[in-house]
Amino acid sequence: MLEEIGQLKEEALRELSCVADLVGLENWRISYLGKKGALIQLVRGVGSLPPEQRPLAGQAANEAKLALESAWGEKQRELQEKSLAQALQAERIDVTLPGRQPILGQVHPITRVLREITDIFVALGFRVVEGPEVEWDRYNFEMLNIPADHPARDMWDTFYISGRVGEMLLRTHTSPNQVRIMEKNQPPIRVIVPGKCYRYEAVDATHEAMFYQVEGLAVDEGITMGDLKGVLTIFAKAMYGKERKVRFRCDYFPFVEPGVEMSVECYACKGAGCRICKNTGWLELMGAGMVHPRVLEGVGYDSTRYTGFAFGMGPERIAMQKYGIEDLRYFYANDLRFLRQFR
Ligand code: FA5
Repeated sequence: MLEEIGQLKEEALRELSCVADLVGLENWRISYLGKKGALIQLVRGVGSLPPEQRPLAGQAANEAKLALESAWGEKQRELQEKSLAQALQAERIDVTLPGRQPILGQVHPITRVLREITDIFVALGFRVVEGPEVEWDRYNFEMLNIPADHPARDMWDTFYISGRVGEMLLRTHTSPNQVRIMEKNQPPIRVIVPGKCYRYEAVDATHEAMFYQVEGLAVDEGITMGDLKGVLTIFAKAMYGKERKVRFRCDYFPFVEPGVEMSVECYACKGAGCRICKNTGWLELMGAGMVHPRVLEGVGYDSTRYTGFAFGMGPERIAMQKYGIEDLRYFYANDLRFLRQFR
């Protein structure tokens, strides 16, 4: 028995010295020190020896078990250290390598122009509000003095949601918010409404099917055309520089009377006339006018007491003029080579 124990111990230690990883070590433990392991089987056999041999054999078996356990513990520590060292080596970071350039996002040029426009009007005391892009015919047309049979409907090629006039549509301009705001508020009113608009357009260098507008509305007692001209001139000079000239000319929109279009001196030729301004020296900025008494009456305002002005501008066209972009479609083509120029 003593010999058997000695042999087993030797064999176990020999095998242990060849174990190279933690999985192998666990297998070794199970086969020698586990419940059904070889050494435990030998220890159990001690009970069947003659009584006088038992103490010696028991002591030898115990010593062998302690020796194997201690060798196992030692090996476990050694292998754990080895595997940690290997992991550290594999995950080592070379801090001397040059860093990778992070790709930074940037504000889209149209967002930037929208922010510039709102900042200018907020400084003049206007509040910024928003309205729905899917709109009722009533707000987009009817309440703006454009009934179903009005020829001016041709000015706005419309995407109808239900396919039938008189129901829902994608707003063709931000002007429906004039009505929405006046319905809910009493004068004095000074708001701007930035947002997306949609038109069933033949897309070209100055027309997209989806584009932005910024609507403006001011209503109070005693507001005149002089206020309209003053506010919009301050805006144009803040946007393009003090030296740039502006002009107002008559225009027609059913919801204003009188109606105007406002233009700014061409950025490219400074008014001399060039290809960009089609030799006129001027670039159209927006439509505007004094709110039509019928629109005021429609929301329950007394048009003999209150007057107001409204305007609607296209930030894409403003961005084109500001940055000298010849085709509006670039803004929404998602070509990073184009967009990165606005960093
Ligand atoms: C209007 O939409 C009126 N609601 C503006 C208005 C408001 C007049 C308040 C009076 C009082 P118009 O269709 O001209 O008007 O559009 C206004 C601006 O939106 C244009 O000057 C242009 O800058 C921009 N715009 C119009 N259609 C497009 C389009 N398809 N793509 C890009 N920009 C457009």
